[in-house]
Amino acid sequence: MRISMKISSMPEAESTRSMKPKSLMKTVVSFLMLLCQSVTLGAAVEKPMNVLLLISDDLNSWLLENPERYTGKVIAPNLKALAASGVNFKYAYCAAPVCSPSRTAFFSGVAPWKSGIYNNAQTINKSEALNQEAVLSLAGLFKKGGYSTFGYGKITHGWDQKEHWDEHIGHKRDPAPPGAPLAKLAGGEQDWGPIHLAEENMNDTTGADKTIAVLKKQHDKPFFLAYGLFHAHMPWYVPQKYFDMYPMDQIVLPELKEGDLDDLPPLAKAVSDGPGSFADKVIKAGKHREAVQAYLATTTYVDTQIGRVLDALEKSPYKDNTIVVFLTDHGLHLGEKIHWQKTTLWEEGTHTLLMFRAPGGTQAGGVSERFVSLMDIYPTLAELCKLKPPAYLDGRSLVHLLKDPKAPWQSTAITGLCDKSKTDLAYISIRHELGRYTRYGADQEEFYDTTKDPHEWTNQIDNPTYAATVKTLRALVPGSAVTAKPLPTALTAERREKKKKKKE
Ligand SMILES: [Ca+2]
Repeated sequence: MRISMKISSMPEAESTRSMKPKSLMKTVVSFLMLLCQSVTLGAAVEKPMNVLLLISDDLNSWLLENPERYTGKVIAPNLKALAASGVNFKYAYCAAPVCSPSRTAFFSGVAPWKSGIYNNAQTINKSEALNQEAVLSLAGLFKKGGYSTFGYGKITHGWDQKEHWDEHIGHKRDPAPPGAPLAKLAGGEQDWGPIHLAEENMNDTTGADKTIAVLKKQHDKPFFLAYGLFHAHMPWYVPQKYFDMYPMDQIVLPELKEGDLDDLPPLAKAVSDGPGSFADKVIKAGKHREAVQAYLATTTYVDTQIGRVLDALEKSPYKDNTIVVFLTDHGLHLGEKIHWQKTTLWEEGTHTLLMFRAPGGTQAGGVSERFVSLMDIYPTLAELCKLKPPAYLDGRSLVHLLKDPKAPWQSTAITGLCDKSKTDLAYISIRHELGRYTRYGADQEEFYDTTKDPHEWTNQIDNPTYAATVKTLRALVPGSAVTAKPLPTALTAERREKKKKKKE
């Protein structure tokens, strides 16, 4: 098929009969060269595929350069080159907008509304759907399929199957610089500033080193190699040189709307950190620009480490038979809706980066505007590597979108969240080409026409113009009979109290 397409697209082919012997010979030689290339390509595809899975924490989708949502400069040449070398999913969403449930979901293949794990610090070991006997982790799929499995850094959070890693070294946070908090706003992780460590001694750098070492080795089996960075999680402590790349007078702030929370139902309003929170403090203290600079600096540090790993792959014997996937576990707010970090069902909290490069399975420059989920990673990798996925998986294989990013697709992505201190019912958000519909608990709702309101500023739930759309999207919420209730929190009573106070 490939050969005939190439030949028919050659201008000479149409007039072969009237050709002079010299040009006929040229055509025959071209044909033979194409044939050889095709056979070589075919042979490369026949080799078992390795997988390089790259994960960044808390990296929002600014670097997709969507002028409707963020117009600032983001220095990320390596991630942008990776996106351009395969298929970039412009509308990819997490299954839950916070580390543990998001990673648990895409790594187990079990959606939050089946497992009951919608937030951090829930009792994961009480989830029947995540029963270790019944579920196979993504690493386990590859281990059982005859792969070597390696994982470095922050890959899972709270749920894993450790026996499925041949080597697994988790992440450590870098120590805080002397004199922290440097931003002088809050203690703990809500801080930023130049780190005192040399870049080569930072934990995410050494994680990249370990990943690179695997790529430099000879392997007698195909490998599943995962590298996860703790950055761009707070605190944003990175070397000064990254801060210097973003002169303060060139920092573009995200757009905020005064009174944005006024049109929200009470449970949605409570999802926002709200007035008096850290987000509010950053803005009122006149430190918003400084915070965004630190976030951008951290983004570029992440990009640099990913670039080192990708360079090592490029120089390795595995460059033509390794699938590369890059994802972020969820999005991140930087003041929008008076909120900082994650754990919301708005675009800032749920929109992620997702890109695939699969030799023989993707073409460079692919951009898909279909709405997809991080849940789709598991079945996609299984199909690309010809491994039989477990029957319970909640995602959908993206393989046909990798081949043709504009192919038909039911564009729906579902994200779940819970707040056990408010209600025992889940919050479910439907992201769709028609907009975003969210239901909090039993009956509190939001609808945004994202085609006209990309910042989700105006809740249109009561606008009759959208009644039919809302009805359509409401029907996409998993029914209450199949929606698992959030499992109890694993926080101690003391920590719960502290968290409640902080929120108040
Ligand atoms: Ca609003």
